[in-house]
Amino acid sequence: MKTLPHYLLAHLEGNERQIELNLIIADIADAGKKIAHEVQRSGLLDLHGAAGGQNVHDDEVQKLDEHSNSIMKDILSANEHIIGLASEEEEDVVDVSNGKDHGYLVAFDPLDGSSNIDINMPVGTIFSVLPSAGDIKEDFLQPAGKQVAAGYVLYGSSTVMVFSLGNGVHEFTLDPDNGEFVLTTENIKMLENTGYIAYNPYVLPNMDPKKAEAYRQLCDQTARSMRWIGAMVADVHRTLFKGGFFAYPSVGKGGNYKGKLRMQYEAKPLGWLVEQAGGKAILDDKPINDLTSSDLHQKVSVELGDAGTMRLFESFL
Ligand code: AHM
Ligand code: MG
Repeated sequence: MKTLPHYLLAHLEGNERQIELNLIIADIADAGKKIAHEVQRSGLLDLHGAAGGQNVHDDEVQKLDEHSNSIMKDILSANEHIIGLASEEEEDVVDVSNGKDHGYLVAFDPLDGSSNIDINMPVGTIFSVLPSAGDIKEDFLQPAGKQVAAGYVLYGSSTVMVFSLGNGVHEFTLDPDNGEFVLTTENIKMLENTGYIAYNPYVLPNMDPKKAEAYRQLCDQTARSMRWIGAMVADVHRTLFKGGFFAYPSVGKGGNYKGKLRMQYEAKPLGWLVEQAGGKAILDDKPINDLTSSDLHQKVSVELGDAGTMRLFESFL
């Protein structure tokens, strides 16, 4: 049995960022444990329901979104290697540099899948870690390939932390008996041409017709089952372990199609993880590493999956 601290020590040996990444991942794991505790008790602690307000994306903020955001901010802002934070729930970057001119940035969605909170369904915390030479706002916009770590903590039937430090994707499961994350899957490799198809078919009439047709063909030709949890973090977790296809396309009316998922907090970290596990991610119709970010709260379309299923999907475009 390997616990997270022991695994990190060995896994990061010789890595030039060993100390920093160790401490950042340890802090995110700690925040994940605290959020897991709150999620499990949310019905008892009156943490269900809306907080009464909207975030910068015009989403209705839930009490547990706010709570999770505070936990992430409190823990990460005390880490001396982190100089900037960006959250789906914050309008602007949070400068925690205390005068330091370089260090690390962490972008996060504190609780993805808000609509699942009140119904005891999976939700998760997504994170992306980038190096920064001091221009905090600009450095958050670096391409996906510049991430030095990314992953998520998923609060499902058990709490798992899945991440990559650029060298394989690994899963740790929280042991409720001793509060330790324990290595449960090392080097996740996505299965090919299997698994589920995941998108919301009700958006097909409001998509670019050619793209919608590719979605339909993928269903027809693979004849696989569909699954849709409604929290990207949970849908991507299933896709990592079972293979398949997950998409949230650009939708709209009259040719004005727009993505919904957030580049910095959802698409960039989760797309990168999928590619690290041998899959493929397309954001706004471009391979993930070809897309540059325009702003902190940019929204993009997402199509990702195992390499075989993605090849088939792209052959229909
Ligand atoms: P959130 O970050 O506010 O929870 O919203 C993002 C979520 C994704 O996780 C999920 O894939 C999508 O919204 C589902 O959206 P919809 O409910 O519109 O189908
Ligand atoms: Mg989200």
